Amino acid sequence: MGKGFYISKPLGFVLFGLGVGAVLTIFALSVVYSQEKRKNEVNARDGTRMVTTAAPHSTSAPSNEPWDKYRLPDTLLPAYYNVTLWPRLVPDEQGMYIFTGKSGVALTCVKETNLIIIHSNELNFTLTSEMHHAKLAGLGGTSAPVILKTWFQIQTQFMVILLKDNLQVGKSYWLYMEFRGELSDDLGGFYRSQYTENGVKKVVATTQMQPTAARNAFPCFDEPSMKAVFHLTLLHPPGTVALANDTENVTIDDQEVLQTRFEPTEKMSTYLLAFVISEFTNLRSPSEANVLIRIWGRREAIESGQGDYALSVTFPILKYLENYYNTTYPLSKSDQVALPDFAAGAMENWGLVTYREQSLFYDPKVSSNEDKEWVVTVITHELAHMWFGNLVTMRWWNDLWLNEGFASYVSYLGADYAEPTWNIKDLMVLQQVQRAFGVDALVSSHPLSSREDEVITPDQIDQLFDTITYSKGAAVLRMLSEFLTESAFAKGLHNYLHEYAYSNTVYTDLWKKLQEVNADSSIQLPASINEIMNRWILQMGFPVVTINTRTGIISQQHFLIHPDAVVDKPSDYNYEWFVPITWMKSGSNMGQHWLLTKTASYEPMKTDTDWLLANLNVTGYYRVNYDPQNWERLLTQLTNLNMIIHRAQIINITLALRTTKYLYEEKEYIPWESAIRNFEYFFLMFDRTEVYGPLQTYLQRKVKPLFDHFKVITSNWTRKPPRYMDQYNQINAVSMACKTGVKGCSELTRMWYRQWMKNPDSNPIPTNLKITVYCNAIAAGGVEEWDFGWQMFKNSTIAAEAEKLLYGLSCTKEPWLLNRYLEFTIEPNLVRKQDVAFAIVYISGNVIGQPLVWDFVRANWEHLTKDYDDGSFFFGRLIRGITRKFSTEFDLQQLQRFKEDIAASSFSFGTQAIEQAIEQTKANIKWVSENKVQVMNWLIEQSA
Ligand SMILES: *[C@@H]1O[C@H](CO)[C@@H](O)[C@H](O)[C@H]1NC(C)=O
Ligand SMILES: *[C@@H]1O[C@H](CO)[C@@H](O)[C@H](O)[C@H]1NC(C)=O
Ligand SMILES: *[C@@H]1O[C@H](CO)[C@@H](O)[C@H](O)[C@H]1NC(C)=O
Ligand SMILES: CC(=O)N[C@H]1CO[C@H](CO)[C@@H](O)[C@@H]1O
Ligand SMILES: CC(=O)N[C@H]1CO[C@H](CO)[C@@H](O)[C@@H]1O
Ligand SMILES: [Zn+2]
Repeated sequence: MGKGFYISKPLGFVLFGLGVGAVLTIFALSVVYSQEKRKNEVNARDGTRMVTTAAPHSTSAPSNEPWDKYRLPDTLLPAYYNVTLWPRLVPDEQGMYIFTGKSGVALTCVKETNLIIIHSNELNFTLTSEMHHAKLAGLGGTSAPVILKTWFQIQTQFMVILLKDNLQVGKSYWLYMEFRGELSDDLGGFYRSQYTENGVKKVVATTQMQPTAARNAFPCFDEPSMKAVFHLTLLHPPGTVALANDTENVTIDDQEVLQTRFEPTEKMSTYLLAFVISEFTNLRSPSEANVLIRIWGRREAIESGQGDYALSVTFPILKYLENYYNTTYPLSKSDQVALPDFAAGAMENWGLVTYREQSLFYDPKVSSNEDKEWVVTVITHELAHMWFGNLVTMRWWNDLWLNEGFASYVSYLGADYAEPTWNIKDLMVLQQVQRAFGVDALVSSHPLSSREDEVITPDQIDQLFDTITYSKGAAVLRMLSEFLTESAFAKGLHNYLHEYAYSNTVYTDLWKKLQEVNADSSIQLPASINEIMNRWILQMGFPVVTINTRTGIISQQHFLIHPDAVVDKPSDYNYEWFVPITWMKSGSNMGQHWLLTKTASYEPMKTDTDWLLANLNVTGYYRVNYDPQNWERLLTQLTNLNMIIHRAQIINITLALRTTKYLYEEKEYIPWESAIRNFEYFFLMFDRTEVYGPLQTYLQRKVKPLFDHFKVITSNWTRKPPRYMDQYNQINAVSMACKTGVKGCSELTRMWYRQWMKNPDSNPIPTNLKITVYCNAIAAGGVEEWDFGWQMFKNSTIAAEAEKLLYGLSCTKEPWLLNRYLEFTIEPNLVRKQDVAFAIVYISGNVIGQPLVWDFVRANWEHLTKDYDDGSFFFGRLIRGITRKFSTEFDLQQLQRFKEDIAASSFSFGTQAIEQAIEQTKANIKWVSENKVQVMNWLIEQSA
């Protein structure tokens, strides 16, 4: 899924400085996911709502029947499907939005069997002329066996067809079904999205198949390796356009419906299918481009130019990627569509990429740099999948990390090509590597790669879309590309894409291709790529490499945030890694050295006078520690080292607070951002304790010079800073200054906001500073400011703007406003479902909002579970978000009570996330008890 799970990057990015609702930190600081494969893992969402036939075999007792296993048997292979779907864009008499469909699949028998097992979920079968909801015919003159009976396995989401006789190996058959399903607003499968244009409600029918929802649209063999060709026909009302993987359509006017028939697709996986029926309009690329590029969306948004930026970067990015992969774009067109309701950030459907509006639309007058950066990186991420993921696809979901890690890595390269002045590649360390460190330093992390049989149920698959998969995946591939050299890496990719086009792979297939390329290059590796990489992907965590410059001894150790935590997962590699160590000594000397054992002696790193820095640009996925003398030498160099990323590397929680003392003279973005991210955890833990005051005082002193600096370089806040990274850092300067009470900051933000209130049609607030200004002005104001913000939120036709207001509104200090806001969030006509979890999490980031949210969520749990059941996604996000500040025994007791209450009720959704929140809370309690006094004393000393 396209950056599926960290949707709100631009926002999250900025929020660090505010110590509240930052989406990034939710993931970075939470104990994420996969606390081992649970015993009670069979927790699949069952589709009890919509099944017509009672399932004779659906008892939950484990059995060995093929239909009780979640994986398809290896007896049949699909060749092609003919699917016709007809979504109704108005509700029926019962008020339900539905779609009807007819679908046939040509399947080839590869092992004798008298069973056809095909995925189908929440569909009602309507074929009654023939027995049992399905017809079977032989193809190519074969005769088909008679159907004995047909039933549904709700838990495993199968339709099962029992035949009187066996299907014959090598023969092909045609299985035909008719069905109806609900076009619900649950953001998955074939679903509907809504918006209003000129006062008229418009309904869009769209899809989100990944990972396991194609089966909710039509019966299919819904596994990534079951590639097939799809012949799709859509019926839709006049005035709407049907988009799928088409180039041209044949439109037949069948009384009141249009019929759009698409050309057959390439051979592809079910999860990459998409179709959209809407009244959207589009922008298209100039005719000289050899690929037709179109950007689709709401008429109003397209006509006001919000798609222009996406259109202007798509072609360069496609060219970049074609060149990078040395492989032409596999399709003849590229449609990208922005949807008003979309659960993830974007989805890489082949030829028809779907986006959240703020991932595709950009309005220079309204949106910020982050919004723009987000758009260009998401587009690159999705387009990178067109080859890596779509043309060549993982055999099974356990290799999702390769797919997503790769697209996340390459997104920086393509975005850098499209926007060369931004130095966007530098951000990878903050946005991917450090984020991965945050999660991977916990004992409840997990290895990148799972065994195929460990990821079976739809829930287990959903849970793979996490920080480890995306960010650690990206970090580890970046390290690999660095030590192989980028050109060798790209050449290996090219060979891989060519050998496996239109088929499926496991990760070792990529290693094999890279190994071949390496053999022809001058880079000498200490072991095979397989041996090196297995240590990084088959064991969780990462090492801290300790370099003792006095003795020249280097050693490695599994890095854990809680060093005495018990690692109960054995590793074949004993938590040791093959570590590529790049290093530099007092500026001039540089080198690379492989650490292959726990401890080794390496003479060139020995020195009494030089400073030594290792892991240059943090290209290696590990941390570095030094002897105290070298730390001292480095600390004195902090402001001089000219590679700013190094400063970011040094500033982290392990060396704790001392390394932040110099910040009063730091002006660069990356070190500041890195420091602020680490302080974020301090704020979460301490904002209701006596540490808060000294922490504020300390940071106020550090940030004041930065605030003043920006005041000067922006001519008293009237201009944008000229350097791109400074435009980012200005946000840190203002948000930290306001947060810590630097004089002039609050006044500045209130002044801007008041000007805007006076003249709502002309917003004077610099686009990059909007989030900060909205938040601070609403916090400092009362109901008037809040109501104005709410009005602007409701009127906004620009998703990026709405998101900023959604956040700003959570900053008020008035409990009654916060409570009212909470009530608003669960009114579907006020806040979109896609945004609800964010809004609630934002409010809980507010010190005053936190207890209100906690009460609210508990009181409304039943309602939330009924209305927002898009699986672990929503509840995971919600629970992790609202419990981030939990750090006392009392918090823990409440959580445990909540868990019991839920278990006792019939709404047992989200129990796994609660489990994880409990673990994180325990870790927080421990961290606070170990560090609070020390931190407090240290901060007080600084102001003495
Ligand atoms: C499926 O659709 C294709 C294209 O419309 C058609 O040529 C083919 O005959 C259909 N197959 C079956 C079995 O109906
Ligand atoms: C499917 O059947 C169930 C049970 O009769 C019914 O409640 C549901 O509304 C039906 N769904 C559709 C889309 O017709
Ligand atoms: C690109 O691919 C072609 C054909 O596969 C090959 O001959 C050529 O050397 C490749 N170019 C580069 C730069 O790798
Ligand atoms: C791409 C394409 O040819 N689209 C056509 C589909 O049919 C409608 C209705 O006739 C035309 O307006 C589109 O141009
Ligand atoms: C992914 C895919 O199936 N693409 C197809 C979409 O339609 C064009 C036009 O016929 C085909 O060439 C592509 O193969
Ligand atoms: Zn992706």
